Amino acid sequence: MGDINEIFETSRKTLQEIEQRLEMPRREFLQFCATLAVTMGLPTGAEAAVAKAIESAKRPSVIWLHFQECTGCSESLLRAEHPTLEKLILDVISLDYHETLMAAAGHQAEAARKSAMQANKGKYVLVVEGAIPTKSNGIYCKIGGQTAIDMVKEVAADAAAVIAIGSCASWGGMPSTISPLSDSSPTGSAGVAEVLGKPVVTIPGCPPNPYNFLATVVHFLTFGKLPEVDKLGRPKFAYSRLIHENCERRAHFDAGRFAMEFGDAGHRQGYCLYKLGCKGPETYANCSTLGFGDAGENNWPVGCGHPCIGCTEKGVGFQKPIHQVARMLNVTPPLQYPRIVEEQGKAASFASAAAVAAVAGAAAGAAIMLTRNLGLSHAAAEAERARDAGDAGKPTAAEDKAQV
Ligand code: FSX
Ligand code: SF4
Ligand code: F3S
Repeated sequence: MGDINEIFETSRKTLQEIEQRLEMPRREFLQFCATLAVTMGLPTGAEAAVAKAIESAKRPSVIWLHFQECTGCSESLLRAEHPTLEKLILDVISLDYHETLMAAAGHQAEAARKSAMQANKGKYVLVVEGAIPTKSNGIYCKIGGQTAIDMVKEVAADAAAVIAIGSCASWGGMPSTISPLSDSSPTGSAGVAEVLGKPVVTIPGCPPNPYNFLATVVHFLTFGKLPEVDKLGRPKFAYSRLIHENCERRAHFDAGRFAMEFGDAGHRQGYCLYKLGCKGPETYANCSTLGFGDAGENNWPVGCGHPCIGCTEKGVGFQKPIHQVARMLNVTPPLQYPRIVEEQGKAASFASAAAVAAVAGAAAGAAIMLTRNLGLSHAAAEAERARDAGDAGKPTAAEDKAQV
């Protein structure tokens, strides 16, 4: 990996140097640090500590292994549009082995890995991208004659920290998909923690949001430890809220306005995608608040009009049918409801029902609301179809039914 480091390696003692090398104005760099601090859920003012860590901390050596995957994790990290994120990541870590990026090949590449492991014994960070096939003693993925199982165990043995990037490395992801005719995936794909038999930090997503990875590494630099994680190893700063809680379409969900099929009037108007199989209600991640690719607002699956498939959630993404409706993990209603079936102009009874649920504060009340919302949308959809087909001014039988 010497070549990559030669390209990006310079002294980076001061902000001016960072400014010059990243071609990023100082103000922008500090704004970027503030974004990372916010991503990590740190209080106001923490951006200074983050900037200091990036500016002055010794770059940890990173050994990045690739197994069963599409390389989307690396691509999303390196192709991000935000000012030189790829340069920044290479400024924050010393990427000593990465099969996709390194110029070396064959024996040279293996030698680079061994020497990085030796030189930074006990101090390097191991990042794993891709699942690990476990069937038939792991013969379905070999690098330099070594199975993925043996390699990950060898490199993890002297690592200071292990990070599984992407859903494949976290728990098998796409390669672990099970066909209805079988009880396991073709190659027995598993995540890193399962193969190592110990917990690791996971940054799931297919691909994961690069900021969640970068923020995890910067947390390590700033505080000298990895961030607090949930039971699946996911940093809590990024994966502690359901997507559904902060979704821009949530008001439509609460109001019972659902897209019923792709391209229908509801879909075109940005209604909730729950009935098309959106897994936001059972998926923990910050996609709805962070977005992807720095390409402006709404740049995330639901924002683009596709239901979330739950790629950050073990047992959901790549395991549940894409259009199967989600399990509701949290049915607590928000404090306020938008008007229901707005175009029909009758919201009073629903608002009073919401008030009852709020006073009761009980899941039972919320569940009633949920059921009513879902039932209502069918009636509303029927009304919409009837209206589209016929007399726009006259309330239809379906509309009457929709007035709860
Ligand atoms: Fe691909 Fe990564 Fe998906 Fe997997 O991301 S984007 S298949 S999570 O390991 O390269
Ligand atoms: Fe958003 Fe999906 Fe929840 Fe609807 S179901 S509000 S589209 S996360
Ligand atoms: Fe994945 Fe759903 Fe986010 S599909 S990228 S968890 S919106």
